[in-house]
Amino acid sequence: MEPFRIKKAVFVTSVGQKGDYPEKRPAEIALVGRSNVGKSSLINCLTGNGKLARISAAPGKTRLVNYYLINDSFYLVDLPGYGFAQRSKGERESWGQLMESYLTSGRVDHLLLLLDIRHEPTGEDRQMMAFLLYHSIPFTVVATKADKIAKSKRQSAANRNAKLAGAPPWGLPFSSEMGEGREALLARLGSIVGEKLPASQENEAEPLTEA
Ligand SMILES: Nc1nc2c(ncn2[C@@H]2O[C@H](COP(=O)(O)OP(=O)(O)OP(=O)(O)O)[C@@H](O)[C@H]2O)c(=O)[nH]1
Ligand SMILES: [Mg+2]
Repeated sequence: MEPFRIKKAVFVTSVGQKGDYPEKRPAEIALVGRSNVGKSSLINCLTGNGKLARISAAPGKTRLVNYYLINDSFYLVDLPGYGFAQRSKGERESWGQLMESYLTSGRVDHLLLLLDIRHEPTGEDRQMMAFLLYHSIPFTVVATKADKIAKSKRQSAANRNAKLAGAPPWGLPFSSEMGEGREALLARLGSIVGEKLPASQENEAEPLTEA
C-alpha cells in the first residue's frame, strides 16, 4: 500500500465561542497542548507548508479553533494552547469555554496531545489528559521539539512524559525543525482517516460540495 501523503491542505475557517463549525467531514483530528509547545508548527511541518498556520516565539499566538482541510477530505484542527500565564482571568475563562464546547461537541475523532520533550508535564497537561480519558477521546501523545535533546534520549523522554501525564507510556518524538517523526505521524493519521473512509477514498481528493 502507498504511504499516506498530504497532497493538499487549505485553511477553512476560524471558530470562536459561538461554535459555528464548518460542515462535518469523515474525520476530524485536533491538536492540543501548552502554548508554545509547537502545535501550529507541527501542522506546517506535516502539510509541508510553512505559512499555513501562524506560529510565534511568543506564546498565545493561536486564539481560535482553526480548521484546515486536508486532501479535500478530512480536517486537522489547530487549537489555542493552555498555560499561558500572561492571559487575564477573563481570557482563561473564555479559553476554557471554547475548549470544553469544542472537545465535547462530538466532532473530534482523535486528538494529538503535544508535550514538550524537554519538560515534565504540567498540572494542566495532566488535567487535559484526564479530560480526554474521562470523555473517551482517542489520542496520541506527541513529544515536540525532539531536536532539543540528544537523539539517544528522545524515545525514553517521550515515553516518560506520556506516562507522567497519565497516558500509557508511549510518545512519538517529533521535530518540526528536522522533520523527525513526520513519516510516523503521517502513517498514524492515515490509519485514523482510513478507518473512517471507504478504502477507495483514503488518498483521493474528494470533490468539494458547496457548503
Ligand atoms: N527547536 C524547535 N522549535 C520548535 C519546534 N516546533 C516549534 N518550535 C518553536 O516553538 C515556538 C512556538 O511554536 P508554535 O507552533 O507557534 O506553538 P503553538 O503550540 O502553536 O503555540 P500557541 O499558538 O501559542 O498555542 C516557535 O518559536 C517555533 O519556531 C521544533 O520542533 N523544534
Ligand atoms: Mg499555535
